[in-house]
Amino acid sequence: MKMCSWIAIGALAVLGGQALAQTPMPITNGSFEDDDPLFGGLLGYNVLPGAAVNTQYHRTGSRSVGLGPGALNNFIGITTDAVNFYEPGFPYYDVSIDWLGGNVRATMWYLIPGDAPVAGGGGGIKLDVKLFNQNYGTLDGLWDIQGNTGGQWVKYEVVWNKADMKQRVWINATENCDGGCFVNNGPPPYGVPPYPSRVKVTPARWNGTSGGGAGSNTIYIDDLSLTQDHSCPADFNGDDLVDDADFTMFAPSYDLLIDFRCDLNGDGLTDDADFAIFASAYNDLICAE
Ligand SMILES: [Ca+2]
Ligand SMILES: [Ca+2]
Repeated sequence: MKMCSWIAIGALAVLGGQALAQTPMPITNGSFEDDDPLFGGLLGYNVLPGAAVNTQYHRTGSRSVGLGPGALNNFIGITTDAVNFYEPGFPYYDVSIDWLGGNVRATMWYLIPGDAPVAGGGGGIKLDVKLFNQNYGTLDGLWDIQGNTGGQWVKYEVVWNKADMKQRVWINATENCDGGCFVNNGPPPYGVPPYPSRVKVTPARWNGTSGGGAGSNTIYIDDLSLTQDHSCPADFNGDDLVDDADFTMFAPSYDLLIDFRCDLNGDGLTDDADFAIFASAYNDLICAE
């Protein structure tokens, strides 16, 4: 059931400069202006120890969040977790941002005063994809915000490519699975499918080795936002086209069969049914809505 010749006669086309359509995703209170009227604290976030609202610096509005220094191996940040109303003690852990299946782009602005440079505890943004409260994959931060910005606000963006997201979930489902792999194995939240459907965004400082060790001074952040690129299922590599590059990703998944990375009909397998969907999208080349 291999198909190897049809691709050679497929249309080869190059479209240059096509802008990727982007969909804004809801970040509650992205400029950190509001407190939670019911539970106190920063609306829309779980503020970890060492992070706090700051009124001295602000790119927009009148507040930012300061990520303070941390001891060795401390993690200091804010997460887009919401309060769970149904659990005793109202813990933070319900991620409320949908992942629509495309590349994810998280953007924030940061400021470090010239006379208070940061050494160690590098800043960045960590992203996770989740289903319910189960974490399925993580893009760790680069933790490369160091030094100082001379008191200026500087833009910082992290992009998580959809293929890399699926690969991370695949590895977690098939390799890093102490206690049992969860691919095609069991009901939610441990079975795949269903797939992770939420994104968690964590601007933070990591005071471990990759962040330069224990940190100093404060990184101020403001105006956190999230967008995702056009979600086109048969565009596996996230460049907004369905072309030969995507076929080279489809073929090994098809060979493997029990592989959800190129599953297009949601049954957890990559088989003839998915090939039919892929072939149609390939003929169209440009992703439909
Ligand atoms: Ca593509
Ligand atoms: Ca399938």
